[in-house]
Amino acid sequence: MSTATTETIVKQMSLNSSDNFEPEFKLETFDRATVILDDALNALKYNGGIKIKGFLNPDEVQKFEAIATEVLKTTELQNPSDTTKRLTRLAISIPDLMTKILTDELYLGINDALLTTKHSAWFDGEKLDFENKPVVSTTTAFDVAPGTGVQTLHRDDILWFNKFDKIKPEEYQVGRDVCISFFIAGRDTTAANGATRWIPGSHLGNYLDEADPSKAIPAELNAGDAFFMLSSCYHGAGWNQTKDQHRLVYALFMMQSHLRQEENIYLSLPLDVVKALPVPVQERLGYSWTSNLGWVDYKSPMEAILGHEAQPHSFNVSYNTPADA
Ligand SMILES: O=C(O)CCC(=O)C(=O)O
Ligand SMILES: [Fe+2]
Repeated sequence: MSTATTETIVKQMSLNSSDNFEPEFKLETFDRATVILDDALNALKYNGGIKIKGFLNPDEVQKFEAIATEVLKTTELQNPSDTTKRLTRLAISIPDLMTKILTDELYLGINDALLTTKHSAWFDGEKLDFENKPVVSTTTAFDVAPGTGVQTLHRDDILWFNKFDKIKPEEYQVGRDVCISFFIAGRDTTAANGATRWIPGSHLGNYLDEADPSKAIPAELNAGDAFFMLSSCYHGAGWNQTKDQHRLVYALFMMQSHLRQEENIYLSLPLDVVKALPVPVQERLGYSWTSNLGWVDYKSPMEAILGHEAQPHSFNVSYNTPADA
């Protein structure tokens, strides 16, 4: 066989293998006690999500469930027609849970590896390197009542107008994702009680690709297990078809931290000063929400803090009937 022919065959083989290769995606599971950070990161970058068994130990599961159940008793629904109760401000309601997550080596390792932003610049004759670690985007617990329908499949990172092209798994680069969604099951979550429906591999599509619900799988978790998901993945709550199971989930998301207001206006300005300002000025200072960013208890601060009329959501990831899935 001549060299030229051999080269041609090799080229054809590599063309065939890369062009016809249809990657298969799945929910890979790791154990919190034995997981190796790099293995978890590789699986997360490839599939868009991973399950961590035993993120909380049984004592923690019991303790946090008791606290959440108690607080949820007096938590109001956002709308009277809602069947999901959302508990914001975990730092107040379940502080030990928040601290547990935010000091967990695996949690921080994954978020730091994928969401740290870096920059270099010349300053006074010297090249400086900057590195910003991610910060918390939101902390919530939610309780989804029996009978609640499916939630529209959505990408959490639409909040930041994240735009990305279709790529192959091996082309994934840090910086593509601006946020990581993270859920812990407070009680067992099953397909029957509405476990999050998730499309593995959907983080690799173009941001304008529509979700294909037939590709969604339930991210089933036992109480205490966790689910990390790149926020560019399509997902949404499943249908709680049970008669008596309230699905309890804790969520703590982290995001890139470099695009924030330079001055911390919300801490530096007393509320009476802000209240005395004209509405357009309050809005420009950041007291209105933009594409649902900046909420207080899922409302615009203009409404929740400054007492103005309700402002509509940019989009409402509402719970639909199962037929709408
Ligand atoms: O309920 C769930 O499992 C997912 C909730 C969710 O994706 C959301 O509210 O953005
Ligand atoms: Fe979501």
